[in-house]
Amino acid sequence: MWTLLGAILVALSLGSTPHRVLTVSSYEYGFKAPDTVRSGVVTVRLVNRGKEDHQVVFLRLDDTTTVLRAMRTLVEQKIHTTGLHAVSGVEYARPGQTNETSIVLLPGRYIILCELPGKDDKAHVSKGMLHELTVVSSGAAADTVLPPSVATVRLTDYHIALSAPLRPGTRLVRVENHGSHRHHFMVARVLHNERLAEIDKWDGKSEPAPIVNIGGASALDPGYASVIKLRLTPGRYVLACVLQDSTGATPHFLLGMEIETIVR
Ligand SMILES: [Cu+2]
Repeated sequence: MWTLLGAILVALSLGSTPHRVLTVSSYEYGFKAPDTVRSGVVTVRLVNRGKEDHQVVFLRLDDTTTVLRAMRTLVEQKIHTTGLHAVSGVEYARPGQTNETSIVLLPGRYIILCELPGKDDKAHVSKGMLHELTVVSSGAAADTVLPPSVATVRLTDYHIALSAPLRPGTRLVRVENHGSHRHHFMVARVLHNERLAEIDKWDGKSEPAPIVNIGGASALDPGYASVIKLRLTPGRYVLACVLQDSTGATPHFLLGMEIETIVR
């Protein structure tokens, strides 16, 4: 009996073992990251050593595309890319900041990239901010269970639902895409008393900014999930997806993918 209990306790403690960390450093304009990683759950740690904001999106290539063709499409910033599956990543890190997202990496070829816009409005990927990564199979040892979270964000076309209120502190939040389009999840703190309607009118660059991004999950295709680590202080937050389905299309936050939440 006690042996069985002991075995269960060992199993439980193994289950809570922190996941492998995959450290990615960003700078202008590139990534310092490993070329190879083993499959399973990894916690992607984006360390922003640059002077601008950066992100890291993980895209898995299927058999219909080559690394060269995928890279060419990405550098040209085409929204509709075939053969590439967005599996999330770290949405945002300010200069000097480190942010984390846990994702499941299946074996295969990947490209990691930053799609944030530079001062000239061109995405950083067009300046060379992409890196090829090979995920090799861990075999039966591959862990595919994401770490436990205090709340789940359900993304659909075009809605965001939060399963539980967010409290101050360092919190793990699960993000799931249940829609049929690619979405991401942006978390921004409202700096003053601006209402959502006023924030929606902001062009994203003029000063003073009404919000400050604090993190989130980078793009996920339908069916994917990730767990983000958020450092929350009390206040008002905007949770949104600003992706669009095609060039010139209405961004998702204007279609309903924007909610306000109070952390207290
Ligand atoms: Cu969206």
